[in-house]
Amino acid sequence: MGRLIVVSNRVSAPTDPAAGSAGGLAMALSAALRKYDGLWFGWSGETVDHFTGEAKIEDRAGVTVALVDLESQDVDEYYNGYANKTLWPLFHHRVDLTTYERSYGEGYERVNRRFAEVLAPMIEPDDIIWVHDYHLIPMARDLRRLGITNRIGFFLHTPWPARQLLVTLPHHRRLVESLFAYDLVGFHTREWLDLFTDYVVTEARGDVTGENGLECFGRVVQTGVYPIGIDVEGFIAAGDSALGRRTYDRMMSSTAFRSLLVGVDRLDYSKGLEQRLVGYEQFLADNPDMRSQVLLLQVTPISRDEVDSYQDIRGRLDSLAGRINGAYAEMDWQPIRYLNRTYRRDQLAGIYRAARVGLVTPLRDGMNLVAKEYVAAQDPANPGVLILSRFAGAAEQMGEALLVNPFSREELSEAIKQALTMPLAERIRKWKALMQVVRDTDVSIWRDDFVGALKAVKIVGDGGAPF
Ligand code: GDG
Repeated sequence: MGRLIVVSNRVSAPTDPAAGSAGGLAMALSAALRKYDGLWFGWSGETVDHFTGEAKIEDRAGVTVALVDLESQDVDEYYNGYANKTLWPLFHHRVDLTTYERSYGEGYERVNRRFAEVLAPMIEPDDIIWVHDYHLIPMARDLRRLGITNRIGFFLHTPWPARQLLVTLPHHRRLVESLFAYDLVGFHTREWLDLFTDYVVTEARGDVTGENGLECFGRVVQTGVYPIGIDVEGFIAAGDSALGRRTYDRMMSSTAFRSLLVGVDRLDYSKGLEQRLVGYEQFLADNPDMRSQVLLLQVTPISRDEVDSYQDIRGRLDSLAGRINGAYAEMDWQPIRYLNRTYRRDQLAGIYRAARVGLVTPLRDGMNLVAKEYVAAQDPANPGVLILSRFAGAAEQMGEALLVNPFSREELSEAIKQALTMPLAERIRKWKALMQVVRDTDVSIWRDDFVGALKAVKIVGDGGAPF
């Protein structure tokens, strides 16, 4: 039985799992690999003057990691460039923020090739390889060119974009073709898979084959829907820890009987933060009698700060939060606590539990783990209400949340009021249904389903034409 080799852009296994880190992929993968005989391969986060072509092996809280250093030109073109200025905005339907720069595409290809060249000699015959996310779409093609015939799977953590937008990307066909070097390609939701299929069938003139297959570019790839989740027991334990409980008590006493609304998001334009604040402002305007009974805690760690569009939204959020507080605060109350910092995972669990309402309102999101964490942290006897964007992948499963259109401030305002006035019996009924979904999509199930399907893929012939 070979190893599971996980590959992602950054290897961000936290040295202390209870502390966690701000990023869905990092949390999911470290939870998925713990207690698994595996290897996690990717960028160390460090830069060097000259690429060494070697990986450093380390142990991080029981997970073996292989770390590659990149040159600063790689980081500019591949990571800050093609990944974060081209694919991320495009995949989140922000063509207005997408940069189409040839050098970025070249850097992207180069780093994928470099990753493949360093990893290939480390692969043993029975290993299976699981590549993650939009940074590394071409990597299997490069591994195949180096003669690797092992099973290789790919999972996309973001949405797949609509065909009409994807075709704005120069070389979009080449990018999609490289996905056909995998044996299995997985998405969070049926909707993202359907959009991928639509591109393959309509734009690339491919065919649907068998139950879950697509045939195109002279190859066949299996596809599937694998909704990611959280480490449910681990998260519940974090909330029950001494620090989790202390944080809960601290939040309860600092809110002084007001109802707490909570948002926890990386500072990213996909998360709908401006629209959320405007919706909350609308709620304050619509409900003067409820004003001083509520409080919004928005935890927003800075993210990708080297990218202009992230600096822009940061500035806009600072001024929006300041404006709303300036307009509505009173001497002993202010409507928003806006924090650009991270908390430990156990503290987050305590914060969620103290919140009567969880606000998860991205404009577009692959899944969204905060929605699941919020539910898992609730007190079963007195649970809070989840307000969830219909454009988060999580909405495909979590239909018992209050689903909203995050672009509409009126809808947000109404949903906040509905959540705050929801009777206990209804809150309990909804929470039970949502908690069942959270349990049914535990991160270990996601991992086992994907890895099981990858092992089960029937390899037809010699895998088709060489790349
Ligand atoms: C990508 C996709 C998909 C946030 N602030 C703090 C903190 N966090 C943690 C949260 C959560 C994670 O970061 C964020 O995960 P999300 O899923 O909400 O979002 P992305 O980072 O955009 O993740 C997303 C995910 O990948 C997995 O596939 O769901 O759609 O975009 O775990 O709790 N953690 C700590 N302190 C913070 O201040 N410790």
